[in-house]
Amino acid sequence: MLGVEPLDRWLDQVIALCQPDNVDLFTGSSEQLIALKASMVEDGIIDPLSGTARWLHRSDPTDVARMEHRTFICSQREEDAGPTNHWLEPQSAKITLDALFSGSFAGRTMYVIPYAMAPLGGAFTQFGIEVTDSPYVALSMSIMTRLGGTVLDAIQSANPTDVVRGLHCTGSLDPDNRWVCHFPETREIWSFGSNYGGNALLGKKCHALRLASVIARDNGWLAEHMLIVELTTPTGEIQHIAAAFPSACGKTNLAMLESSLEGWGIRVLGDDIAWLRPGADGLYAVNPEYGFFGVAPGTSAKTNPVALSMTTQDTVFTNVAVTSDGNPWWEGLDPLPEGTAVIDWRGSVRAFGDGEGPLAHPNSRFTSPLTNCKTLSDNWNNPHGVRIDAILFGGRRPTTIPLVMEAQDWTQGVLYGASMASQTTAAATGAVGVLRRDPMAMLPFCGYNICDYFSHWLGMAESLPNMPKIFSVNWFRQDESGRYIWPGFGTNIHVIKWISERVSGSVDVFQTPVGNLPLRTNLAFEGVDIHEEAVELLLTVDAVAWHEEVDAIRNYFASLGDAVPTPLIDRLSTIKTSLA
Ligand code: OXD
Ligand code: MN
Repeated sequence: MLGVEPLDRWLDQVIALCQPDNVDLFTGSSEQLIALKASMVEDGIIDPLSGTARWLHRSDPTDVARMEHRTFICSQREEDAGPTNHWLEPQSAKITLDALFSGSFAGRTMYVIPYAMAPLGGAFTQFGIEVTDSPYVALSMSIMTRLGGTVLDAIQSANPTDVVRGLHCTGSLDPDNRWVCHFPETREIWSFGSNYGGNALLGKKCHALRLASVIARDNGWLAEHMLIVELTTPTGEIQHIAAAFPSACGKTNLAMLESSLEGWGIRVLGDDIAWLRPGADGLYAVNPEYGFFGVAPGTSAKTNPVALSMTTQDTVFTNVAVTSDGNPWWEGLDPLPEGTAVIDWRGSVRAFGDGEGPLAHPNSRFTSPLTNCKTLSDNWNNPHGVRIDAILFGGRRPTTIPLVMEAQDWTQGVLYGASMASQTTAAATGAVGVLRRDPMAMLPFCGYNICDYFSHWLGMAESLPNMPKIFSVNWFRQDESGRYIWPGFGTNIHVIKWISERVSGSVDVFQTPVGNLPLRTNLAFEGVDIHEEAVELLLTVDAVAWHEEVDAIRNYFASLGDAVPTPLIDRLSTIKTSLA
């Protein structure tokens, strides 16, 4: 069908296996989208909301987040999947999957979706084909990835072995029969039993992170769980920052930050995934996605007014609540009058304030095109990317980790990333609020052995001039009563300003064994509602706590086996001996 022999054969095999009633080559044309939405409304899969082209989808109540324990790397060798991934032997995985997919599209339409990740026309671009029986996935892919005739033409002339092949089936949605399987050697993804974004929009986590991280390792670049922003300084200098935070830790809010500081401007290129490649004069990055798949709860006029204005049109909401006038509502938005009737994320009519639990699911989402965002950088679609000046690593750390610190060299920066930890959130199933190590925020997304991944990171600095400076940030420090100390959100611009001044070399630092900290004179916090003692706490390296932290990192590295790169282990020893 697509005119490229091996892909044709693959599609023929897929059709023969899944036995759909119809096959629809879906390029996301406006006619196709109009017809798709009309049929989804008719079938009760989406409901129109008020505003322009806004839709609500309610998922199966058991299918609301990524399921890490049902996500598998099916590499030929178990050690290639490494200590942090669930591994399945590929031949036996295929036998299981073949049985599940066999006849699974009967009575359904098969959407064949050729897509591109990253702007077209540069070294970054990659292609994939997702085959799915889910209209919700087809609609979401039209927002999150680049579709269309040009993409189809490019796939037809691409080397077929470079095209990622993804097969997705809704299945029975039984959580115990859910499979998200990646085959790095053959660039295949087989996903069964979930329609949730991170499990079913195969261009996103499965392709752009898990498979792309393997492709990146093999070709000398990085596929990362990072936002990208462009910063303009008062002197007109342009800088770019990439930042890795675990899921639901405020990447979207930081990406859409509006500067309250005179002369400083900030614009967004991406909020979730960055591909970074060496260029002639440094490390260049693109956002491979075409839309935002943001967490709705907590998004408010205070935390992210840009996202709120973005979602007033052309947006698919999933699992939010709905007010009687057809507006989406979630926890964090202005409260409604007590007792007001609201439809919750499961579709039940409830009274506002009934104390029966959240009205929107904690991992409810909005899916909007990048171009909806009023602070989008002019370079969002630049196929050559933007040069990255600073990389930030940060997690939800109630104690120990300062508000901001700068790595003294690349190895220490890689150590910041490799030892990152964060309290878990609702973006994946399982307990929330538990501290876990999440290296580079890639624990659920690195498609190969995490120790090799650390080595790959260390090696990136070898051949490149102008490597970005690396920083650690922590917006989530708590006081003894569990309250967040840092006001966060808009005030993060003060920290970004200091980072930018370090990049341009205009401010000095206070050196400690764990990194360089700001001099108080360079971090003014004018207008920020915070006491001086709190600032002291946020910017202090507590030697006792850090001894414990270094021991905890050592234990974590030991749990990964004996392949953690020596420079990281050695650096921990140096830090330990230098701590008072
Ligand atoms: C996401 C995630 O949806 O990280 O971006 O889970
Ligand atoms: Mn993410």
